[in-house]
Amino acid sequence: MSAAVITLKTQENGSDNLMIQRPTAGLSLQGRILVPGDKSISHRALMLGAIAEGETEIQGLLLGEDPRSTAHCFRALGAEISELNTELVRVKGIGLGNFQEPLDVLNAGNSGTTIRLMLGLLASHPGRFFTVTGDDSLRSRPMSRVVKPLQQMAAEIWGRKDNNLAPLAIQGQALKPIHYHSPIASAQVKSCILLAGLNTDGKTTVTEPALSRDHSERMLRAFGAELSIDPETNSVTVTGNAKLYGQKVVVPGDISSAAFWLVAASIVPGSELVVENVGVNPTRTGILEALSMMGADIEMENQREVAGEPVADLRVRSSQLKSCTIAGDIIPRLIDEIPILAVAATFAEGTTIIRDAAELRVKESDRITVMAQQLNKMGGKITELPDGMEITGGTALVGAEVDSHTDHRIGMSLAIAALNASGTTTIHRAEAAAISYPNFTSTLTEVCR
Ligand code: SPQ
Repeated sequence: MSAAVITLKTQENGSDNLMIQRPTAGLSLQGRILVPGDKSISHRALMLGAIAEGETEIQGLLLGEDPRSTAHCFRALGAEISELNTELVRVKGIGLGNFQEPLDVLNAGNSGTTIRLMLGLLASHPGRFFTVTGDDSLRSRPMSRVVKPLQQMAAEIWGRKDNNLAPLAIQGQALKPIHYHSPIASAQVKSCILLAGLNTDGKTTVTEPALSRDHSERMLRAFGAELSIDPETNSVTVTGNAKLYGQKVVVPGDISSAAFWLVAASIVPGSELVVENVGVNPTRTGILEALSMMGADIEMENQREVAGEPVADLRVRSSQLKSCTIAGDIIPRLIDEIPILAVAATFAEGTTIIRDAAELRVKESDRITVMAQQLNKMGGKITELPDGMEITGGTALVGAEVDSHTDHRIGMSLAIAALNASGTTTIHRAEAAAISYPNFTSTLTEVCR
């Protein structure tokens, strides 16, 4: 057996090139690994801890750049948050409605979750003024999806392009409750409105066209908010003037990070990996269903519930994948895994179709265009569709110079594709992985045997 040669080189401009050279024969992926804490749950634990009364203890927090942005913003709003580490993070909450007015702009970095969820909280703080911004990517992502419903609640928010783009300025107001019918299945939209409803008189309801991840609902309940859920209509109602109390939160491993290994071990012959302690909340397990449709060999072991979230160990063995169609209500349940699913489809027999995923165009990059362009540079056969991709599988990939476009999920997906490409692949701007998976390269090196 021989391992791939994996080298990370920092360039003069500070960005990283990740070089992956596959051996001509004998590479396989083996071992038992842990993935970092769930990003969505990490953000919510920090935010709810900050607006609760008393102390919140968080175990297993993701130490990625995105939760760091959340911690930075909520410290500026008055919460005391200890130094971030995976063992234990303590958040001393300030109680709902008690944000201090920050002296500077709140910077959400690269994180859509930070800016959109925080907007709901800021808009519902009467008498205080806030400004929020982010990096180049975040400043080009649409904010009207949360600004418009917040304005229906009487929020005052201003920004470029008809209040759609950050930087945004927010004059906090006493809001009024609404029933919002969201045109998109988005946990960020749903969570923003629910968080705004917490500090608003009356009941605020969000109905979405398909169920998006429900971590906010689970955690709001655990912190003491009054919530009613109608699964028939995908509606959630929060009762205003809530009181939240600090809790102990245990963050499971992120299934979106586990997805890289599930695909890697599936496509590299002779591989067997166990990814331990992965969150398997049903609103996130679309990736397991899609890979199972493609014939992947994945077993869920040791299923259990930890602090209100289902958790399991995932054992994956290599197998010949086949094509499938991924569309409809499953899309919000695997939206962040579509870049790595495109890699899986490249090595599957037949043509895979992904539809109803136009949301991918407004993520950290346009994930449809970027994924098609970069995988096609390696010899992939991906055709863009307005709302997805058509991927012709069974093509042999060849190492090439590719670029993450500063999108963490694109960079890591290309690294997994490189494991099955002949020769050497160089991934430019590979440091983007630190947004959600700071030790991605070391785990990659560890599992390649
Ligand atoms: O936070 P951000 O930058 O939007 O991160 C992404 C990601 O790939 O990590 C999306 F680009 O995840 C979103 C996800 O796509 C995280 C999220 C959440 O925690 O609520 C919800 C999803 O977004 P949306 O727009 O569908 O609500």
